[in-house]
Amino acid sequence: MATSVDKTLAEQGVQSAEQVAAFFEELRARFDTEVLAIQDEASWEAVRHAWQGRKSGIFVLITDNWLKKANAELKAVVGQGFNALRKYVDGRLAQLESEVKAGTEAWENVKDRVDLSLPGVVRPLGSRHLIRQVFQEIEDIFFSIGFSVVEGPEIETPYYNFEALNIPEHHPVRDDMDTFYMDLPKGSPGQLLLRTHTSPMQIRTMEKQKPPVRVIVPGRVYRRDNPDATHSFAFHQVEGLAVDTDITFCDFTGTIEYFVKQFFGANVKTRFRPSYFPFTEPSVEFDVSCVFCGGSGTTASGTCGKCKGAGWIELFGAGMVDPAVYGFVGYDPKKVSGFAFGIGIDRLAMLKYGIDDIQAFFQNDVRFLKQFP
Ligand code: FA5
Repeated sequence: MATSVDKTLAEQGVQSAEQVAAFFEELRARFDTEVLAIQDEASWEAVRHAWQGRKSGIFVLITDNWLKKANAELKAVVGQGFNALRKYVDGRLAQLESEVKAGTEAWENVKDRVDLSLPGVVRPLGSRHLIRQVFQEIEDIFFSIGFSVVEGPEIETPYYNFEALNIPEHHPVRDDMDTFYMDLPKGSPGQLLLRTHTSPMQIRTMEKQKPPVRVIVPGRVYRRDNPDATHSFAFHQVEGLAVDTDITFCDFTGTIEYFVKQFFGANVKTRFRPSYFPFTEPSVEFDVSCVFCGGSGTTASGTCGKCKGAGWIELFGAGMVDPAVYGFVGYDPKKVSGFAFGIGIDRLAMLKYGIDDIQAFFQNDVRFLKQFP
């Protein structure tokens, strides 16, 4: 409860010299805060009046309510505290008075010499980062087919990042997803880590919501990967999750193909390859025909350097949600089915916009950023 000068100290439960000192300390802090708002003579006068005003200024109220009504043992301490506070406030107000007055005079002198007809300073206008623009493009495509957007925490528990996604403690997949752990005080109940993918939001969403679920989750993720042209320790993903009573593998492939054709254009070819994720079954890796060589594997100067002659570029991992995951969120795997995918946005943007080094996204070089207004 805040110190009040409208009540006596006894009414506020003050019984010791320490409490009296703490009360004066709080008033002093309050004065220091009010002083920050002083900019001119009018605001100085408002603070002066609040503290030194003759009728109901804080000093008058302290005299009437604290000092005069203090019990015999505390009277001397209250008197000392009051004197010290008054000395401090009077001194600061006097000092500020001269500063404010000098400032006002200085302004009066300068005002007449400012040339108001000079052109103003033009501040360059920024634009959205390419990664943000790609997030927006992806969101627009999925909005158009009934998905909504949810976001989740970048600091996660191992439970959401791993265990509830069917990745128990010693599962080898954890090696590919090593991450940064928080340095928590000894005795903390559990660990916290920087999420390695947006997939924990599959769990958080299903915990909150009954089927049907159709969401995408844009966000930043982290891994203990060494930086190179295609790896960064912080990068971006968009997770997708659709769960309902009758979702089939055909819905899954149809949705993914629709997205890819909207994003890269109708001519791009797509293919699925078998893959493995502990939280999808079956799992696939999704490839697109190389957008640099048109899928031929060669360019005018020889083998295509982007797809290394394969004609295909790996885009992202996906699959039908593993029934084991439903067990963690209270869904009945006999009644529901669904699919999930996790798209690496930085690499997707590199492909679409012909960027050959992922590090360019994080260097804040205006010459790079300006190319994507
Ligand atoms: C995953 O992260 C899974 N959560 C994806 C998923 C979601 C599968 C839902 C099934 C269902 P993976 O580890 O393959 O999967 O990463 C997904 C994408 O993130 C990769 O295809 C790649 O584009 C991108 N990626 C991974 N590591 C890095 C990195 N260090 N720097 C930049 N991009 C990365």
